[in-house]
Amino acid sequence: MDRLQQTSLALGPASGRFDCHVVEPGRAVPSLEEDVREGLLFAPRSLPPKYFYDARGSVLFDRICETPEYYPTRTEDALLARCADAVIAEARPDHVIELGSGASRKTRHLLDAVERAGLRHCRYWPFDVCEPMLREAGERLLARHPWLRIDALVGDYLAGLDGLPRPEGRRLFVFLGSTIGNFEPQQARDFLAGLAACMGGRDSLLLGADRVKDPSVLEAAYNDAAGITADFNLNLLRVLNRELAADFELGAFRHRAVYDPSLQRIEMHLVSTCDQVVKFGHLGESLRLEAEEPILTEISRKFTRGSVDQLLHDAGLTAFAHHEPENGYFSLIHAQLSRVCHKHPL
Ligand code: AVJ
Repeated sequence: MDRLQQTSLALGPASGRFDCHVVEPGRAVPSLEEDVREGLLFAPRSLPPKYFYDARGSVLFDRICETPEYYPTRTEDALLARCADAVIAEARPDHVIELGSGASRKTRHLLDAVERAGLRHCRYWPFDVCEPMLREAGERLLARHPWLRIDALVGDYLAGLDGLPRPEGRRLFVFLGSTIGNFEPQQARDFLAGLAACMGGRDSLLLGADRVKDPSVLEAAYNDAAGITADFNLNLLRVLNRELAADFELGAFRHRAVYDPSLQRIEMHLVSTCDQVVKFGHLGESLRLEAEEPILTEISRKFTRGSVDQLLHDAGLTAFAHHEPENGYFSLIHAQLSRVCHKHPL
């Protein structure tokens, strides 16, 4: 706690039950400018997916989740509603710490289960980059749970977890949405190993992971008929135009999302539809693209029970419960440190 710097107290009706802390980065993360210089100016071109989520991109992502094709969010939500009591019985948490909590929509199932289990001393620690979002989501949860205390954490979990608080008691870490699938294998392993390094013997991790399935189902999920995923992908160019004074013409690119069965991942690209030159006003650089040249904007890895167990294992974690729907579309994996794994009690 001493490494956290307290920013301000909420003044709403929930005053006194909501605190906000800044988590200092453990290491420097590249800026957008650096990512563009490293990833975009030379082929093969790519950008990290985190830049999708400006205000407009976050709204578009919410709308993706409403499309009939994009099953992961609603599948995970329904699964969590079903298994939350089991997870809470397994973890018996004093603290729920969620990385990338966003609007904390799915987490409400866990907090409902905490309430049903009578663990009303349990605190919720949502961790996200966006402070207004944390406050808004916090107010909603506090209204739903009059016993709840929230310690919101503002920061970038990609900058390392060294700055995370280590409150006394059993901690349930939560990383949902299959965001782990957006990392390359090495990055995913390092990230989970970093999380494992924050965990003690009685702590556990609940990880959401999307599963390998019929490629037509996967490709439809990233090519919705209403074109919202395409807008979401193209919005990245708007971010570059705004942040780096670039002059991307959105009409000169098209969205492409294809499943690669050998790598078990969706690859999302922006494809240049013509030979073109794009200028970056703030960088003094230009980007020459040929017709059909792709920019990789996101990978979304899909897992089998075996591959996600292996990933956890490589990070020093062992799955002790694996929750999935009947169709096996999604997994919620409950894991603990391998070196203390006695298949709970934690
Ligand atoms: C929820 C961030 C994991 O990879 O499925 C949705 C993002 N990209 N449609 C995913 C996303 C295109 C998403 N994550």
